[in-house]
Amino acid sequence: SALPGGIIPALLTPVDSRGDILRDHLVSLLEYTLDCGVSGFYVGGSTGECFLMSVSQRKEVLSIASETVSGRVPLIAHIGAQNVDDSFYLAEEAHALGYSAISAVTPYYYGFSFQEVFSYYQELCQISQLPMVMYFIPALTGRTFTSQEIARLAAIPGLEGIKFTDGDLFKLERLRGQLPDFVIYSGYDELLLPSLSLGVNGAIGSTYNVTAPLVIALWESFREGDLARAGHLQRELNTIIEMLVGNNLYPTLKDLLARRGLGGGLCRRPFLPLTASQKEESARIDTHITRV
Ligand code: HMN
Repeated sequence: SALPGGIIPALLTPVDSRGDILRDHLVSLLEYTLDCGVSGFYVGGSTGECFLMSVSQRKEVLSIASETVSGRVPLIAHIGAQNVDDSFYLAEEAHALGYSAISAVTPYYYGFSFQEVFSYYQELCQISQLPMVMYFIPALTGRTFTSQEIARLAAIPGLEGIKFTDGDLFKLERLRGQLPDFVIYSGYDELLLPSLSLGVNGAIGSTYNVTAPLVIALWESFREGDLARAGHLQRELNTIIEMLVGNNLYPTLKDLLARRGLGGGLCRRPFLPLTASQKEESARIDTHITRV
């Protein structure tokens, strides 16, 4: 498959207090994580706040990322949207901008039937020339699928992978066993090591924007068979993730970028800026990360 493996940050989108994209900060984040050695970027996903943005802003983010990265690593464009026409439009843009793949969250909110979800991916895959990574995140979409249903979706020509953001590792294992050529990305950063042991091809996550060196070290330790070191790193990362998730995740990740001189910016409403005490906690998280 043309889909990238390895550690892939789910790219944050720095915005100003009006919610406009801060191009320079986005470029700094891309350059910084590239220097850390990441294997690609997942652009415009949940972490990128795509569901809070206009289509033209989403296109702007896709284009800033492709211009900046300029072929150094593969890019995956998340193009999922409530309005299918927006998805088709963004899929075309992603292709024109040189993306390696597209990804779409499973249709949500209306409680669609399996057949409706199947038709959605089938049509997107027919129209787009790029491989599709379905984005499975039942905790946020409110819609889960069995491993048998996912396997039926995986049979759609062009649907080559899944971003598996679920704690059900039995389901992950069943999928891996059934579909040896399907590309599976771990979606919960907390569960990277167990997911690696079950044979995922890569990992896409929000916290990798600020922990890339540590998580790449975990990945390499696993590949070298040093499970003690990999386990130690997962534990350290999970302490950081626990602190991040307890402190309003996305605004805190951006605050950490700002502390590193990378800008970072704010999040779009209804996300609120960090309070004074959340800023203090963010400073503690920053110190913690640098000590690991
Ligand atoms: C994306 O779509 O932007 C991300 O890939 C989402 C990613 O799976 C993250 N999930 C959410 O933020 C809901 C995780 O990285 C998550 O933030 C992390 O595991 C901490 O819980």
